[in-house]
Amino acid sequence: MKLKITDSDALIVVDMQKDFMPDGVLPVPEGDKIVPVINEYVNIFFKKGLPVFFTRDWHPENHISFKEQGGIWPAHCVQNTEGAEFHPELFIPPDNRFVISKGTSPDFDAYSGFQGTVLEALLKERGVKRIFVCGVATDYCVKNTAYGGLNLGFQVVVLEDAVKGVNINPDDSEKALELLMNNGVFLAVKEDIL
Ligand code: VGL
Ligand code: ZN
Repeated sequence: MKLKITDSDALIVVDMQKDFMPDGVLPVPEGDKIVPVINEYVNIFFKKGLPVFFTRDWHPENHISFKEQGGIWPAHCVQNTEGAEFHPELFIPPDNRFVISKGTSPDFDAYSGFQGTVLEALLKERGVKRIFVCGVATDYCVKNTAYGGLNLGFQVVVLEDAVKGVNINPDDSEKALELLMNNGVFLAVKEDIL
């Protein structure tokens, strides 16, 4: 499906952090493979002067989602640690870029970039009507960010060639994309973008 980028579009790059890369503590298989594709999308939006949002998991060291606190994940993306840094090859443009930290308080987790953040306000302030979502993990934070966007009234496009999932069950990512599509999310790849 061909899509023309307009002035009311924004790009959201989800959680492209070292801890989620293949040699990180909570690896998304092939999570690093999408970096060049994401960079192409970032470049398209950057060149058009459109906003690009980079969400990051940004947990305190006693975060509720960590196993030591009874959660399900190994400690990951702890604030100000190397694992929480963005992938070194991720293109983070000098302008029109916003870093959105989520999961920042000990007692709340946030799989959606909208949860407990100013992302919605920043998008609406700029007249954004449609969001393009890429990054990791398809079956967690990408899914929830896309779904969250829908519920807030945005049109949502997931960039299928620029997402990767954890797949604790082998078809988790596939199911996540299906659920999103059934709820009105569009899928697109690089060739669709005009
Ligand atoms: C994520 C698991 C735990 C994600 C964040 O970014 O998809 N997954 N925290
Ligand atoms: Zn997390």
